[in-house]
Amino acid sequence: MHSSITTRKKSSDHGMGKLLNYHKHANGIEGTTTHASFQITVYTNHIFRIHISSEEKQDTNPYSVIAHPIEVNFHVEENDERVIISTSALVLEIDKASTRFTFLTTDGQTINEDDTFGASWIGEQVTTYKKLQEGERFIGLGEKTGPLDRRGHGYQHWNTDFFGYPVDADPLYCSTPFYMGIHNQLSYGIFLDNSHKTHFNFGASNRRFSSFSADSGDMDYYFIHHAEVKDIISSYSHLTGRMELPPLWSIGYQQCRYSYYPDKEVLNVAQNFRDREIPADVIVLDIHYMDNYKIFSWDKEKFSNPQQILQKLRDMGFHVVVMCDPGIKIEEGYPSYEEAKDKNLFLKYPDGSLYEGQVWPGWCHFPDFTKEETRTWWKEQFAAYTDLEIDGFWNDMNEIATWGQKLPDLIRFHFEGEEATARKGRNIYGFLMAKSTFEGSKSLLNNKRPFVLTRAGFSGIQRYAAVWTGDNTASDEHMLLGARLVNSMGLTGIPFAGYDVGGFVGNASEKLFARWIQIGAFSPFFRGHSNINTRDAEPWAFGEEVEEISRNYIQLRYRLLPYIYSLFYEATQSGLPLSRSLAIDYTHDSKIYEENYHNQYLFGPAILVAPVESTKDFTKVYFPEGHWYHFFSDEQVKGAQEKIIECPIDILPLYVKASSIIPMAQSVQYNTNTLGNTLELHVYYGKSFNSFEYYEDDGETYNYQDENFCRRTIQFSPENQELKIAEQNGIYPSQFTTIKLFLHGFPDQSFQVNGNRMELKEEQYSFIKPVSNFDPIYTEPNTVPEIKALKSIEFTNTTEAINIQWSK
Ligand code: NBV
Repeated sequence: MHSSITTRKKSSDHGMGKLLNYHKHANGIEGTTTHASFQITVYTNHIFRIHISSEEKQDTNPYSVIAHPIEVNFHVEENDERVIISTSALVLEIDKASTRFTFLTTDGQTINEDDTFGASWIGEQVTTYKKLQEGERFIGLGEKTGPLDRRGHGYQHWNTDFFGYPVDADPLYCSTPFYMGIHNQLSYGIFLDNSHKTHFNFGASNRRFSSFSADSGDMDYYFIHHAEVKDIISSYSHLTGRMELPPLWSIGYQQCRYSYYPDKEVLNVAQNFRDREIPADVIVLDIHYMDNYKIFSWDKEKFSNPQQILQKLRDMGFHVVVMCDPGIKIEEGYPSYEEAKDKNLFLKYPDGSLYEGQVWPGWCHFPDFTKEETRTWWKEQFAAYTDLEIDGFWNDMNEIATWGQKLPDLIRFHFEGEEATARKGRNIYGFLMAKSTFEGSKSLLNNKRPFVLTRAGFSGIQRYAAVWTGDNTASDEHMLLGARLVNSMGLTGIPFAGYDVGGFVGNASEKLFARWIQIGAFSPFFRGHSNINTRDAEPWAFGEEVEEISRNYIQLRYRLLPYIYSLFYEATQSGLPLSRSLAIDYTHDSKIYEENYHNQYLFGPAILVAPVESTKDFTKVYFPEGHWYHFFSDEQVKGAQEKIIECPIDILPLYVKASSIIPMAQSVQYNTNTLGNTLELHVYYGKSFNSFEYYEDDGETYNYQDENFCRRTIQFSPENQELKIAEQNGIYPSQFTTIKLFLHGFPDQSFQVNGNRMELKEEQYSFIKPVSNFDPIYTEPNTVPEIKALKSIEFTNTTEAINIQWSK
């Protein structure tokens, strides 16, 4: 059988040509030019979709964008030279002679304009060229190495398995063709919605244009404009969707290794966490739990009684995440293979025979996730795990990775009946595997939230999975790169991201592990992992001092969970990431783009993290405008300056922005279920008003969809000398029955809660414990910074509004 795929016939190189005609419709305009047809759709006042095709049949990506145009009042005008489309926020001018596009603000400033090459084709490849604006910077593009400001660099999107990738490697595993441009106090976003291999040039090897290209398919992009970067991210995630609330346990510490086995060893690792009082929620089972790497099976020798060991782990308060690779072993009698083959669910060659690629199980077929039936089948298979109460799933090797790493281009994907080759299917494969895994396990888990982690993905992946940065290396450069990759994914709509703490390839030194776990504690996804045949890499495997450092920071992570979980809630509402590149809040401050500082980020709105190498005891930190408190000592630092900071191996440079509100648990014992019943509310005195949205629910079910949550706005208002904890929204009873308010840097003396004068307590306060001082890694006397005489007041938590006022 020969499939009837239509190859795009473009033979000549051409641009758009003249605008020949157009007409207005409910959501925009569409028209034709000498060489193409186009549609401009107004999605919101801030988002225009530009869809250009040089073929009769349009070629689109059906999976990433889930938003529909909303009804917007837009105007279309025409004069001799141009057609002009405008909303209350954005103006698009189309030059009639060349069909070039210029985007302007409503007061006439140019945000972005086509170069004279406009949109044009070289054979099948279609590119849009944009004039480089003066001082223009480029940020985003997801899991991409390189600097925060991508000006002068070029990138490709082509999901690639890259073991031990160098720090400047491109492309990597996950493709999200969305970036933002910044110049002259303006900012915009462009999302190229095409799953073929795409190319981005931000003034690399030229000083004339930035450009974005797809190897085939249509020029289909969304142009977004807002005054602020955070709103651009929000609009992008309005288009491609937002994450659901993760289960609380998945944002605790996860311990992984390639691979823990047999079952006894898994229990041993789990027990160590409990004995050593290092909080952890997850043990991950990598590929060795399977029988010959066959998905949905268990190795009978290594795990003779999965049910029993899973129960034991549950009794100890652990969740288990299992590895799920897409390759299905070709083996007579293996039910998954037989079934999927009978149902015709695998990827094929053009002659109808099944594609075979070699991976862990040997020769394999691969489910074609672009087919509805395959997704349904895959979903059903997960009963094999959910029947065992497993609720965490790890999708690896889904680029698709195979031995040889050359997935043939001619492989056929079903594409919902529109059939396409691997040229279009490859980048979307991991996304669809994660979608099927998430939706499947969710439907089987009886109202419990699943956790899915994926390596490969495409724009919109945040709806289904967390993403981690694959096979990094145990080095300082990789540790810093990891922070940057996670920040960049955050700019690109993926709030739940992380890296292998300690480094996957190679052996971390004691100091490297110590530093990495500190930084990892301030990453949305927090998991230690390492390759087969590397040294042991659990928090206790590097000696006592590193163990103490690890305990300090993992405990700190857990204490911060009320803050972190609230930030995840925010991500579900606005798409804003947890790890916030400084480009989000300090977009036009050129300092933050300097190489010395471009790894710094805000973890949520309050905490400035300055990742620093394990080899350094001192580092330079840039403090953006405002006022900052040292997290551990409360020492105050003025903003808009660079400063040399001491950072011995047990102290990560962390600062809190003045006026911040940080809810924390008071103590933690083992895991996310043991956060106690006192909520510490740390408020950092500052001159400006601030507000924080506190969010809590049961952390594991979907009951929050029926009002079963506790949400309240906390407002700090120095002008009125008051802190207001608004009345609770939702009916979930908070686990915190007491609130202890910590007053950092408050100048005033007398406090009232709901009109009642409160007794102030004063104490020596420390977020971390001193680390025993022994060689070889730290020889200086160990002094843990403490906050001297920190004042607090304690009161009962109620669902009613709580008003705290102060005066001299
Ligand atoms: O499943 C084994 C590994 C896994 O541990 C790692 O995290 C993935 O990125 N997997 C890749 C397969 C190949 C590793 C060499």
